[in-house]
Amino acid sequence: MTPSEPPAATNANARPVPIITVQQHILQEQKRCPGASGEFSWLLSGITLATKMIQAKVRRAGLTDILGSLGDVNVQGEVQQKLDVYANDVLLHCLSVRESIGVLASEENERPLTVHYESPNAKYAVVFDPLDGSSNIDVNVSVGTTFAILRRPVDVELNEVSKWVLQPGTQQVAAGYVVYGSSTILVYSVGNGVHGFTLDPSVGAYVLSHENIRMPERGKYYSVNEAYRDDFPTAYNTYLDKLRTGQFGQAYASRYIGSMVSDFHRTLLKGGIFLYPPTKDNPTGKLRLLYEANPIAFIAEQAGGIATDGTQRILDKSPDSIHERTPLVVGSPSEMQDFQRVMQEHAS
Ligand code: P6P
Repeated sequence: MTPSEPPAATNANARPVPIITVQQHILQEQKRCPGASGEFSWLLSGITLATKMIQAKVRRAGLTDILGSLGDVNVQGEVQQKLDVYANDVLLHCLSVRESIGVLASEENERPLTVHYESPNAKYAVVFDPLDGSSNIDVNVSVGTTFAILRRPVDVELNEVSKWVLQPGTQQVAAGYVVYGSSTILVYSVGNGVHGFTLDPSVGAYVLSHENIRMPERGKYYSVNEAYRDDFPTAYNTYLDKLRTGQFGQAYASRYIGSMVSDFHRTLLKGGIFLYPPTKDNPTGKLRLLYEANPIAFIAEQAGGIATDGTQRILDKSPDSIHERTPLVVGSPSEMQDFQRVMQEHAS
């Protein structure tokens, strides 16, 4: 088009794409739950606010004196990065002012924290990993926050704090994660599909960018830390050998970031399979059931995927302790069915 020509007429009938924030979306979802008051959306807004504050720190980690480890060791025996501590404090602060929350359980705290658990309005528990993958911070690799929301079981006394959170993943009323990556994206589900919101830093709002995410039936990536192959149970290695040699009908590429939220987010959008098998150092798996595997499994199933611990559905597992670990195998139906077939062949 030469400069003198007028710009092409726009299509006056083009419908503007609506800008839907996560708050608006939560309110719409809330209307689907009869009798639900605004308390649920108010609770979720505590998570969205906290993650905006966390991402602001993550984005500047290299500029402020927040890099590097604080030196303390957390309840997991892992050296605490300063951002871990900040992320945990921010989530505890933003959530503890929500009257509807009775109990909070964090990867960073040995025991659950009671907030308004004496209050008759307190009916939810929130479990979370404030900053998963934090060992990657110093090398500018994506990290994430994972969370799940549970209702207080009806037969549990207010002061039976652990019982508020020691529930199978099927009892989650909502779950999700935030990836602090090339952009900051919040992915959540209240049991009505999976939706992704990208943070628009210019306005500080999470805006709907991935409505009703469906995990592809099949992908082309597999994701596992192959350095531990000698420790994996034989069936896992049989599966990986078959997958790598095209015995499931196609070639695969390997992708492993070492940050579960990022490795899963790619699997959710592109399909494929992510595995953290049992190893010699972690015979019951490395990932935490309550606040890592369960939220991921909830999202995976809501998007049409499958998530197991190698033998049983993740969401059916009844946790015995808050920081309980589990193996995790999660991905597209096609890869998961191939995996389960190999596991069954080895079991028989
Ligand atoms: P490995 C990060 O520390 C984490 O908890 C998960 O985010 C990640 O998937 C896993 O550990 C990586 O563990 O043993 O492969 O370094």
